[in-house]
Amino acid sequence: MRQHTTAEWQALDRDHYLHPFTDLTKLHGNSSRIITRAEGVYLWDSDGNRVLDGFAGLWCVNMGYGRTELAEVAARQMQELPYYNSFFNTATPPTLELAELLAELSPPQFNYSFFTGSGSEANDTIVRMVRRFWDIQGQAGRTVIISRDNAYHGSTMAGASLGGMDYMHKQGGLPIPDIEHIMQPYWYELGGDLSPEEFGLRAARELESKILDLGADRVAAFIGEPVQGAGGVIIPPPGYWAEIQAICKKYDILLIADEVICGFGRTGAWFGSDTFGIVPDLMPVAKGMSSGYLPIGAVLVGDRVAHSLIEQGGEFNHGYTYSGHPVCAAVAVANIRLMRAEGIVERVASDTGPYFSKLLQELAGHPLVGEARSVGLMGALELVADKSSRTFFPKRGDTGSMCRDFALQDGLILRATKDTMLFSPPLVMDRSHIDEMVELTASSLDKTAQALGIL
Ligand code: PXG
Repeated sequence: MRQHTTAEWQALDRDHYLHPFTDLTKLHGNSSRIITRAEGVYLWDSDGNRVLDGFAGLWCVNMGYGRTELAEVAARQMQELPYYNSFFNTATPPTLELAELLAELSPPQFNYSFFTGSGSEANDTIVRMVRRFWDIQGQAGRTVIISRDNAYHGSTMAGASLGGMDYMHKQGGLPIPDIEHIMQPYWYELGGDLSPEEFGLRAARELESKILDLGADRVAAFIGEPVQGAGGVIIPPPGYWAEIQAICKKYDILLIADEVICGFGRTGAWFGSDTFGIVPDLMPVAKGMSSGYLPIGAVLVGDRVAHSLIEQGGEFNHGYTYSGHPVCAAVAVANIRLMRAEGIVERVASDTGPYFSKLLQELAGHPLVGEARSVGLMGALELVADKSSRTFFPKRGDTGSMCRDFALQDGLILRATKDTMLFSPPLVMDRSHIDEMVELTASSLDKTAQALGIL
C-alpha cells in the first residue's frame, strides 16, 4: 500500500470516495480517520494514534485483529482454488465443511445453509425463501413478513424494508410491499409505568393484533433480532420471546431470528436464540462467522423449510456469484475452529461477560446514566436528562455524539445511537481490556457531564 500523509489520504477520500451511512454534504472526507493497521483489540490510525476497539469493527471482529491463522488459511485457499461457484450442481470443499460445521453448532432443527456475501443478502434471500415456502405449501397468499420498529436487517431493498428505520424507508421508496412493523420491546423508552415484564408481553401481543388485523392466511413470517443491535442494544424483557414464539406457533407463522450480530458468541452462547430460548425456523448470519476477515453470510435453514424446498420445491431461482465463496468459507471454518480451540464462547458466558456487566452496572451510578444493560459482550448505557423519570435530552443525539467524540480523543471507539452508548468489543477481550474500556468510558462520561454543566 502507498505511504501518504493523513492529509493526502483525506484529499483522496474527498475526491473519490462515497462513504456508507455518512452525511455526504457535511462530513464527506473532511476529517476522515484513516485506519492503517490493527493488532488484537487495538487499531492504529495514520497519525500513529492507538485506539481500543470497543466495537469489534462493526460488531464483527470477534476474534480480534492480526490472527495469522486466518490469513494463512486464506492465502492457501487462494492458491489452491480462489473461486468456483455453487451453481450448476457444483460445490467446493471449504463450503461443504462450513455447512457441516454450521449444522453442528446451530440448534438441532438446523441442518442446511444457503450462503450469501453479507447479512443484507441473507435477509433478501429470506424474503424470497419464506414466500417460496408458502407457495409450495399451496398458501401463496401468505406473503406478509412482520418486523419491528427500529429493527436493523440490512441496507438492500429487502433488508432495509424489513428494518424499522423510517429515515431509511424515506430514501428509495421503501418498504417493498407486504412488510409490516410492530412495536419494539424497548422498555426504557416506551415502557411508561409498566414493569419490564408487563411491557414485554404488551409488545409481544402486538404481533397477535397485527396477525388478526391482516388475517393469518396472509402472514408468512415474523423476523426479529434476539437483541436489537444497531437500534441500541435493546434487550427484550423476560417473557417477550416466549410470547412471540407462542403466537407464531398458534398461527403457524415462520419465526426468523436475525443472528447477524448475536450469532457466534456475542451473547455468551453460539446464537442469541440459545440465550433467549428461541426456536426459529430460519437464521440469517454473517459478521462474526468470519470475524469480518472476509465477507460472508448465510441463511441457516431449519428442517421444516429445507425439507419442503428439497422435496417439493423444484428450482429455487435465487443465488449470488459469491454464494459459498471458497476463500471466505475457508476463513469462516478456520475462525470457528479458533473460537472452539480458545473456548471463547464459554469465556464470554462465564468470565468476561459477567465481568463486563459488573463494571457497566457501576457506571449506572453516574449522573448522566439512566440505565446500564448488557448480555454477553454487548452492552448499552442510556444517557438521560433525568434518571428518575427516564427523560431523554430534548435534542436527542447530541449528548451521545459528544460522549463518543470524547472517548475517541482518549483512545476508545464506542458507537452512539441517539444518546445510547453501545459496546460490542472483540470477544477476545480479557479483563484488563475491559477495565481499560470501562475506565475510558467513565472519563468520557465525566467530560460530557462537565461540558453540559452537570458535574
Ligand atoms: N442484520 C442485522 C441484525 C445487522 O446488524 C445486517 C443484518 C446486515 O448485514 P450486512 O452484512 O449486509 O451489513 C446487520 C448489519 C450500525 C450498523 O451502525 C450495523 C450493521 C451494519 C452497518 C452499520 O450499528 N448491521
